[in-house]
Amino acid sequence: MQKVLLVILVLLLGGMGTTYAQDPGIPDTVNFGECQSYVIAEGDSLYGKVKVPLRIFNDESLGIIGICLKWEGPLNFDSGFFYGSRVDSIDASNFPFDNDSKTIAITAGNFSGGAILQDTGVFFFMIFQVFDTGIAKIDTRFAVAPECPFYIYSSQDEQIIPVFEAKLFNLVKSETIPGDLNGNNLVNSEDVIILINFLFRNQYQGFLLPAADVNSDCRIRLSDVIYLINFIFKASERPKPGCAF
Ligand SMILES: [Ca+2]
Ligand SMILES: [Ca+2]
Ligand SMILES: [Ca+2]
Repeated sequence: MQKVLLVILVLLLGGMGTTYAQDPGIPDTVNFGECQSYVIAEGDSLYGKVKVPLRIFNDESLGIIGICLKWEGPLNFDSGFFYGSRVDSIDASNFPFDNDSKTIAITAGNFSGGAILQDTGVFFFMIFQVFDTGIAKIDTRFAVAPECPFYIYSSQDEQIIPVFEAKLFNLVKSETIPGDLNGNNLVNSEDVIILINFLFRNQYQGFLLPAADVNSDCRIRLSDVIYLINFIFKASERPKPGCAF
């Protein structure tokens, strides 16, 4: 926990009145991959989840990454996880968020004498709860809150502002109800068999993947089979819109 606090402190101090270094080599870049969503209607309300991949390109090794983001649209941050080969070279990380101001600060660093290795691709996955359809946007928070970091440190402790590309994406209602894997608008034992075949017999019958993540933990596992069986035969909690895209 102390290390995490240190990361934030270093980032906040670093953000005040510092001049930025020239980015060596190719410009380092922060942008987003395809945002996949699953939104369903229930009565008058809409709800679901969207998975937003944050991508980073860095052609030199880094000491610290600090990325403050702000989003617009019908989203509440739900959960997040660091991803990819750079994770192994991080020894302190955190992602405090605030759903009132719609902001998140993703911070990661190496403080043990090593560095975050050069790489490209997804660095962090954000999962948001969706409560309506329409347009959503993720942008840097830098312009509205200068104290919030948006920069990286090279492993020589030089502060660099990466190139940033904001992301607009569309949240569309799905007609597939959670747990209905054969698309007949019913959730019953036929769907359980399709899920078992997928998990244990390597047979994928083309269903919408997040519809099979009925407990909405972003993975399709035995716990989803159990959840589905309990719903069908014991009338327990109904399937939720999942996030296993
Ligand atoms: Ca560079
Ligand atoms: Ca069905
Ligand atoms: Ca699941």
